[in-house]
Amino acid sequence: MNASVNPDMFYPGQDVVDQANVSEYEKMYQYSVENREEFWAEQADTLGWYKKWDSVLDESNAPFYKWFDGAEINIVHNAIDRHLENANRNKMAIIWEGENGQKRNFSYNGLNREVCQFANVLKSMGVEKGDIVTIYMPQIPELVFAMLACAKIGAVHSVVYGGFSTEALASRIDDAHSRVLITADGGWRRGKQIDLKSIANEAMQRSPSIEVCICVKNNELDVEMEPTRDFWLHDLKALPIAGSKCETEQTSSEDPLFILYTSGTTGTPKGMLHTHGGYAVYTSTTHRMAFDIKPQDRWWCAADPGWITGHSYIVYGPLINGATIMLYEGAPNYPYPNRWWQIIENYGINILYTSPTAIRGLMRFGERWPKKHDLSSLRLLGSVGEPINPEAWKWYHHVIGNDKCPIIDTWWQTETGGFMICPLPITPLKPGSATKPFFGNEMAIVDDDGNEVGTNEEGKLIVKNPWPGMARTVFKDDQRYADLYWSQDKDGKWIYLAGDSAKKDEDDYIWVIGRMDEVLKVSGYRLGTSEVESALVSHPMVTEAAAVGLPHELKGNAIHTYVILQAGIVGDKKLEQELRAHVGSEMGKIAMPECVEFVESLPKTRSGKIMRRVLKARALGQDEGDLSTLEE
Ligand code: 6R9
Repeated sequence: MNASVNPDMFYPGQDVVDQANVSEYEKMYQYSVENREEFWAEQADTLGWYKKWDSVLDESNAPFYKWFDGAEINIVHNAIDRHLENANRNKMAIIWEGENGQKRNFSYNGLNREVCQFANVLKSMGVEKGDIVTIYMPQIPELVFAMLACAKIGAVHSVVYGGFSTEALASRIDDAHSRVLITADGGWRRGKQIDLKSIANEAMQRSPSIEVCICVKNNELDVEMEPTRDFWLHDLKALPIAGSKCETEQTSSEDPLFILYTSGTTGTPKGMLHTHGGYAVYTSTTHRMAFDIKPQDRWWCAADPGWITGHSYIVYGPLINGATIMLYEGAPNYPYPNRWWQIIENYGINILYTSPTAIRGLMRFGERWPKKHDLSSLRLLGSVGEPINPEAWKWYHHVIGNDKCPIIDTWWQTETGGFMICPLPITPLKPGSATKPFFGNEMAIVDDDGNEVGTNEEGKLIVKNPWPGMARTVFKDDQRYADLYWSQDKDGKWIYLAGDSAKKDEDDYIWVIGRMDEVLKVSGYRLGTSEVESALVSHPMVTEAAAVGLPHELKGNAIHTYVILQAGIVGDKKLEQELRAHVGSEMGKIAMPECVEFVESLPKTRSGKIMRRVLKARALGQDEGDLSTLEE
């Protein structure tokens, strides 16, 4: 911040700088990378441990790193129990508003009661330490209770985003081999009830491992309950089994906390596994420092708890920091495009963290909607999920932030557990750049041979060190984890390959460009081309399918698909609609392709792999590049 004023930069206001939790970046960054273990041990010391660690970082089995090994902790001890011993006990933990205007609030004390009851219900259903419980719910407080209840008793949660559909849910249940599913009768979206239980019922039929289904009542849908398998949560909570006291299980630092399925280059989604200790340290530290969280703040991460953003920055990081979190179930523009701005005004939200897609979506309704509201409580704004285009950045900064709120653009992944590149509130900003690495992380941009590329040249984004929030493995598939993400450089040092391409500019600011693999970010949601393709192929009239992402003004990327039909079947508009709907009902609405084009053949390599980059180049009218591997 000693540099002279640069006209391309946006400088944070003095009042923000004056009160920032971290007042200096460069020196602390230097310290954190030169003394990585000390730095993380200092952060870990701010948490509650039943027993301290033997080693901060154990690299003996790299790339399977261990953090705070030998320590005993439970993330829920930090997210709830510790707050009950001080003034946070009476503090609001969760403020919830439903689309229809229903309101529910929970203090930390109230949150504890709900989580204890839920945990006792799970125990009575035979859930034990290490068991994987699948959770498929709308954005209601019970989703958070369910996650915390699992963690409290040492069980492992696997949350499946409520917008996913039958096959997505069934395949995740199968992979995790869950015995227990927690769901709800339904959710609300745009005034309509979304029938989750029917989807869950169909998925349970496809996945025989489920023995118990606990269902939360959230709307008025008449749902089918199978007598010996399905139970209403409110019935169970009324029984003596659901006492409001429950001991928090002492877990080891490296015990699994959750798995979260995410899309990769090929094949089925991978269950990324995160653990109690390192994840607790990483999410709370990044949240506290990057978002400058203060005791009086009301924090709103407008993601869904079903994605990593919700896990790390709705639930765990903020609750460990004792923050008050806002949770809203419903569409941002329902019934009118001022819904979010109304929420900020009504509840006096201080920090809003959302995706570029949501910003672009609200931006198109114009300034007049936010301008009607008092948004002066906002101090910081955040962005996540995809690169933010400068136009949306500037609108967000000017119209929502009144030119005074820094935009904390955070680059990270399901695999990283928390922010890897992000500004602090004191960092001068450039619209569209997530700025610099978070403490402890050394990032680089390299070519195919692993050599660093020059200034402003595009290359692969890598991380040169382990960090506490990193996923520990792919559930049941250590090999896949090691192969997909890790390689050794010339000196034998392990490096993490993010799968994104990026550039570094003359000020060492990092600009993330996008995915280099078959992962799509559609409206900030992560999907794999292979999932969309297998949904299409599961339709009886389809022989083969290919999906690609093409730039889209609002969604960032939109899914375009190419389909070869069974012999004798002719594709028409009606079949196109049918196939789109089929993907919607198998995978979920977010995976529904923009269009389905019927083709006679697909460009393939001689080994039979679809060349999606050729399809993409053709669709965009670009050069098709090297076609030497194309099949005759
Ligand atoms: C947190 C999350 C990860 C992928 C990642 C990258 C993209 C996320 C970004 C961003 C540019 C940002 N991404 N944040 N790209 N700027 N601030 O989104 O996790 O769903 O696993 O997706 O999202 O491409 O590789 P996940």
